[in-house]
Amino acid sequence: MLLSISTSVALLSTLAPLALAHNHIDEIWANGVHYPGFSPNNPDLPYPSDTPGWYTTNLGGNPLYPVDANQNQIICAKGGSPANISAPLPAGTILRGKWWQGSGWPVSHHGPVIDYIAAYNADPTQLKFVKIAQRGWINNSTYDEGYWASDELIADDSSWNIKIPTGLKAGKYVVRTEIIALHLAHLGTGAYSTNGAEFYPQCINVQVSGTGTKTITGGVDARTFYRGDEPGLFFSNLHDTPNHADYVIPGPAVWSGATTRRSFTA
Ligand SMILES: *[C@@H]1O[C@H](CO)[C@@H](O)[C@H](O)[C@H]1NC(C)=O
Ligand SMILES: *[C@@H]1O[C@H](CO)[C@@H](O)[C@H](O)[C@H]1NC(C)=O
Ligand SMILES: *[C@@H]1O[C@H](CO)[C@@H](O)[C@H](O)[C@H]1NC(C)=O
Ligand SMILES: [Cu+2]
Repeated sequence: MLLSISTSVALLSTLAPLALAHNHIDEIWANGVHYPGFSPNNPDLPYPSDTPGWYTTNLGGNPLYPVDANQNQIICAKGGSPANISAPLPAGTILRGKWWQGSGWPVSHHGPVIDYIAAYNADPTQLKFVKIAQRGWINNSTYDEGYWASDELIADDSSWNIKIPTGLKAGKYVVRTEIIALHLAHLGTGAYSTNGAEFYPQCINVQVSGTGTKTITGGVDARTFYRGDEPGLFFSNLHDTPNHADYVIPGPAVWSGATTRRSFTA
């Protein structure tokens, strides 16, 4: 569509700060051992690379929308392909990811942070995930929209700690961690709409060790997590009040085998 120059400039100046602020998991720590993340912004980076972060073609760390919720890209981001190494760590320890792209997670992008895990499969459409942690609205401090999991992430060096369930059976797994930004959720128009909540998934390979016996049961395809019309995504009053105690985190229930040190709800 042709736009007048003044309209284009106005659109650019509105969109550019948000677009530039988007980021990806740039650094990973597995039980304290550091790895680089996969950088979608470096076109020279070979695939596969020596990072446990999955490869993605999502240049610029752009968001997915409800329209993507039943598409392959919701699983492990656009063009998601498996990492060629897995970060070793014992069950019950912490996998940590830092969201970065010149700067940290944008404060405007308030919303929940949700973690999933699946037994490894090189084909993302075969991954059956269980939810191992979720955190949404926290309290009514600091911002007009209140204080959210994304704000807690920003306060922790734009990073998020994911506890690998205690007693999880040794083996190779894919962790899927995700931030959902709600600042434009009021623009959603229902299930699978092209506007609305923004999804930022990232997959990371881990090699879990230990003598645990817990196997993943009841996992589901990430393409069934969300629709876009559930209350935690189709959300009209984020900017109206800092009080969102009734916020319902979207997606499946937390797995009975999860042992997170974060509270499951706010
Ligand atoms: C991962 O891929 C890179 C090439 O991009 C290669 O140099 C490296 O040896 C591979 N690592 C493993 C463990 O296969
Ligand atoms: C809100 O939550 C944050 C993060 O947990 C905490 O640091 C802060 O003290 C809380 N503020 C209030 C007013 O409860
Ligand atoms: C925040 O919540 C407390 C109760 O927990 C309430 O007293 C206070 O008025 C609220 N602040 C705002 C700005 O809504
Ligand atoms: Cu955004």
